[in-house]
Order: sequence, then structure tokens, then C-alpha cells
Amino acid sequence: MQVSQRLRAAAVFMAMFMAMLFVGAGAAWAQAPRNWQLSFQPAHSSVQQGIEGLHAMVIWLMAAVTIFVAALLLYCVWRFRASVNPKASRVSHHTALEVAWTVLPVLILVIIAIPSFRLIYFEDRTEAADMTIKVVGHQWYWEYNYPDQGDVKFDSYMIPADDLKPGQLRNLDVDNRVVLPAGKNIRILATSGDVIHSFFIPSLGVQRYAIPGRTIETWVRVDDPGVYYGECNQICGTNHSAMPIAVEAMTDQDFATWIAAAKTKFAAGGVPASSSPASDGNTQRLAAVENTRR
Ligand SMILES: [Cu+2]
Repeated sequence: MQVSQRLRAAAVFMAMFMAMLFVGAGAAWAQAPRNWQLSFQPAHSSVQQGIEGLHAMVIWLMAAVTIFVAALLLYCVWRFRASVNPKASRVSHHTALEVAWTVLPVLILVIIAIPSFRLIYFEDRTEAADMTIKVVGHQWYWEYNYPDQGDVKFDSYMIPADDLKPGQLRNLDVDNRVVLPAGKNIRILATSGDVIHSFFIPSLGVQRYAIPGRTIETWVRVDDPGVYYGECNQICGTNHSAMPIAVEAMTDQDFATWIAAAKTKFAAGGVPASSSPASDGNTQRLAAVENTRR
């Protein structure tokens, strides 16, 4: 094959590969765990990109250290084997070597610490928040508040497996998604009404404990409109697995429409006006979730 032909074949292959990636990315519009997934879900926030970057750096450092130590060990086993060293070496100190094996690991830790601290402070809070949401963990559902959007407030329950509609994800889809404007800095305040929960959305790099009596802050800026799934990842009781998180990010316009509708929809304080009162509704939903487990 001529060089030009080879180049052309390579270009065609690359184009096909990129097309596959593109189709794959389209299908992955809703960010949820995948079968046989290794590593992270694709990142859709700057914090999660930072987490992936730090993770990759530490993995490569770890690989280098592991390979170096393993090679050194194998070399020593071979070099100082009994057959060629009938009289064992009595060397017990080597100042330069001891300084090196103390200073080198310290340097490696410093190299890891600098980006690590930078990321911790970056994900800690946002200075310029465009909007605030308050997230309250309950056994076993999430409550969302929009204090600067007319105090819209609602509960979010997992949809029991029996009630799933086509396209909805088992153990991940909820009746009321938490809706956010994409491309805006959202301050998240997490707390709990009963026990410790944890607000965790992998593809957005959000993870905060929801602790009763405390409010813990973090933030997110969702890059693109889409649906992003998460879960409570602090064991919080029997139905710990029944409190997934579904974030729906929208354009500014769509969000304005949604919040206007939400003001009337959730006017009854957490439950759509059309459905039964809060306590009654909660009991029914919990019973439905319980039934799917039997
Ligand atoms: Cu929980």
C-alpha cells in the first residue's frame, strides 16, 4: 500500500472512530452509571473536570512508583541471591541513600498536594453565585428549596420500579427533578431533617454530607443542558437506595418557564396541588417503594 493510501485509510478510520464517539456522546446525554463502567462518568462541570485531572495525575504517579519499587525489588532479589553472595553483606547505613528515600517521597507528596489543595478550595464554594438552592435529606427522599426564586419548595421521590415509564431509569428517576439553569453558578446548601445523608452527583463533581443541624455549602455550574443522576451515598437507613437525585439542567429561558410553572405547581408546599396532602402522599409513596422490594 502506498503511503498516501495508508494515510487515507487512517483518516477514514479516525473519522469512523470520531463518529462512534460522537454517537456515544449523544446517547450519553443523560449522565447515569453504565453497565461495565470503569472510571468516571463523563464530566459536565469544571469541578468534575478538575477531579478527573487530579485523579489521572495521581494514577500515573502511583503507576510510576509501583513499577520503580517492583523493579528495584526484583533487581535486589537477583543481584544479592545466595548463590553468588555466599557471604552476606553487612552494610546497614548509606547516608545519601537514606536522605534520598526520605526527600523523594516528600517531594512526590508535595507535587500531589499543590493541585489537590487548589481543587479542594475551588470546589468549596463560589464567590459569585447566580442562584442558591437548599437541599434537605430525609428518610427517604430529597427536599429542594429555591430561596431566591420565590421560595419554591418540593419533595423528590424515587419512582417505584412498577411505575416506571419507558425510558425512565430504575432506582434513579424521580417524580420531581431538581431543575437548574445550565452555565450558571449555583450555590448548594445541604442539610438534613433526620440522619446523615450525602448529596452526590458523580458527573457534576458534587458531593456533600447533609447533616442534621448543620448547613454545608458547595456549588456547581452545569456545563450543558441535560439530565444528571446521582444518589444519596451515605448509608442512611432501610431505604437508603430509594433516594436518588435527578438534576435537570436547562437553558435560562426554559428555566424561567419552569420556575414560573413550579410556583403554582408546588404552591401547596412540597406536593403538587392536585395530589394528596404531604404526610399522606409520603406514606403512600414509601409504601409503594417498599412493595417493589418484596
Ligand atoms: Cu440518604
